[in-house]
Amino acid sequence: MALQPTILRFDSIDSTNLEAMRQAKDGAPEGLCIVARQQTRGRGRLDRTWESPFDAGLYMSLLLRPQFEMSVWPLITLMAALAVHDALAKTCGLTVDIKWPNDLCWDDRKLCGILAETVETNRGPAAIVGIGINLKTDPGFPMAAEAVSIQSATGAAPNAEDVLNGLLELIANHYQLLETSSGREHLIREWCTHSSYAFGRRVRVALPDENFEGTTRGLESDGALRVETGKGNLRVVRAGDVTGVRSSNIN
Ligand code: BT5
Repeated sequence: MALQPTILRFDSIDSTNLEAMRQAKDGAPEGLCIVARQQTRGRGRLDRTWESPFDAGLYMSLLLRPQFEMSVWPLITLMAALAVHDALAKTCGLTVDIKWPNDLCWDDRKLCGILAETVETNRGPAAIVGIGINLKTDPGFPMAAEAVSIQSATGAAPNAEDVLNGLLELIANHYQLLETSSGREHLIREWCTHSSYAFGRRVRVALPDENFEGTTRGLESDGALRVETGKGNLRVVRAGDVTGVRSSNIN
């Protein structure tokens, strides 16, 4: 059955991901979507902070209870990134670049970050998909040179409800793709079409204990990034930070 989101709204909360986790542990069903106008402890990966000023961004977390095998779960982040890409094209006429694994960028600056986490609950393991999208350029927001909002990119502040509704519709659609191998292949192909990082991009990869450079060579079937570090020497990156080291693609 298609995902049926139920939205629960907060004016201010520590983190929509933390709230979704609490609710998941209390037995909340798949489709619960926590939305807040502000986060006081917005979270990125590895305990980083996600800046979340009041009404400047869309801050949401969706609770999923996937029925497919755990080996497919890493594709949830890619599925969400593609849904954001498609939602911004549809609702704002904005084309963004998907950056492996969890960012969406415009003009090489970060417009959206995704934090997918798993949590054990008494109804089995659940996935929380947290999405932060910069809607407006808030004067109080320390918008670093690396960040950008939809307003800066298009010249118009978007309607947050339109973006949210468009996004939930596309997530419901793309989530179903994860159930079959042909759907997953389609998802990865679409992801690659909309990411300048998929093929032939010179990147620097930062792992916890090592950094290296190479050229991207597409994705594995579980969404891991293939990086060629020398002739015929391929490394498969499942977690880490990837930065483009040149703006143009090479082959
Ligand atoms: C992410 O982590 O990009 C995941 C961000 C997920 C945020 C959503 S908001 C709703 C839900 N509830 C949460 O608590 N989180 C999720 P990462 O790849 O680790 O990137 C974090 C880095 O992005 C920070 O260290 C900053 O450099 C940068 N950053 C922080 N806030 C930003 C913003 N608003 N716009 C652009 N970049 C930002």
